[in-house]
Amino acid sequence: MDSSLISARVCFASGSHARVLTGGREWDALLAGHLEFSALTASELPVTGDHVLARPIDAATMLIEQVLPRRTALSRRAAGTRQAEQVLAANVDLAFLVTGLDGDFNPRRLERYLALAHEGGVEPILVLNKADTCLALAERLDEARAVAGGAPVLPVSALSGDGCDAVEALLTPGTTAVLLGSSGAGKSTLLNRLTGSEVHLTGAVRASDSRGRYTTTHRELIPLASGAALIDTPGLREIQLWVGRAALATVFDEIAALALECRFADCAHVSEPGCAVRGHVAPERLDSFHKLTREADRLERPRSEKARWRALHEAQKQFYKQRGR
Ligand SMILES: Nc1nc2c(ncn2[C@@H]2O[C@H](COP(=O)(O)OP(=O)(O)OP(=O)(O)O)[C@@H](O)[C@H]2O)c(=O)[nH]1
Ligand SMILES: [Mg+2]
Ligand SMILES: [Zn+2]
Repeated sequence: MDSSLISARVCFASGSHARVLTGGREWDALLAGHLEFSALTASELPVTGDHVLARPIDAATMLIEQVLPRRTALSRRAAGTRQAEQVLAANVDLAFLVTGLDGDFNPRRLERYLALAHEGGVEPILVLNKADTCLALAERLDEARAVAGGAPVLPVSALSGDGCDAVEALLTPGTTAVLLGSSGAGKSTLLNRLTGSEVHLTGAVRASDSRGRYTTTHRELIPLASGAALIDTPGLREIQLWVGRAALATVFDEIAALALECRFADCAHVSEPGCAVRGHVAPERLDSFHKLTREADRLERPRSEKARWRALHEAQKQFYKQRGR
């Protein structure tokens, strides 16, 4: 390896500008031209949480030469009609799916966030925030547990600090966690609570519908004193899925289990006789399963890197075989 290359972690990325952490300090960073030219899609460019190899070009600036393979990645389908992946954060261990226990609470949206986490290989934790304002906490907890698929459900108040020790306990040294959720759910408030500072801006929600004002504007990785790292993100306006059926089977694990008892192996749980799912799962839950399955099936996701190489290799073998004849 080129000895002038240093490994660093991306704490912010936007277009061809980024910031990276290495050697206990933060650097401005630029992308090497060859990175931008050779990237087949935007998803290959550095994102918050990426480990990269970079070269110092002056006392304050690094040039990012290489993005190291991602251990995990949280992606959604990018906005717009074109089918493309948008990587939200990389090399994340835990996803804190933050929901306000006000008008924000929505089990159907939680299912989407859970699918996104499972697809990315990231362990989801449901964080039900604003417990201080909620008069039906036990009910909300039950509703959340019903869709959690076994993921922990933690009621907290980022404002008062109640319950936050359970979140903090998960932030062991070396762990990277991301805060995901609607604008106004209280992600930055929770971050401030966990860092014991008020450095990250928070903004009031609209009283009529509990919606936030998109106070946080970019994804940023913040190193914590514990040796963990936490990524704050702007509230997602929409979570268009970039997932396959396997992630959905994890989210809807009780449906996957019941389906083993359906009379037909390819039962779609719509109107088939002998269906073990229909009638045994809440109708809105089954509707949601169908909806997300259709959404996943509509995606034309590029094959994985491995599959791409295998295909190339196969094509090459065929080429030599034909030429040899
Ligand atoms: N009552 C109550 N209010 C809270 C709690 N946590 C956050 N809030 C309030 O909710 C509002 C939104 O909080 P933020 O932390 O800015 O929300 P956010 O998720 O970071 O929002 P974006 O940055 O827009 O995505 C602020 O007015 C917070 O004071 C809580 O536990 N209880
Ligand atoms: Mg915020
Ligand atoms: Zn069935």
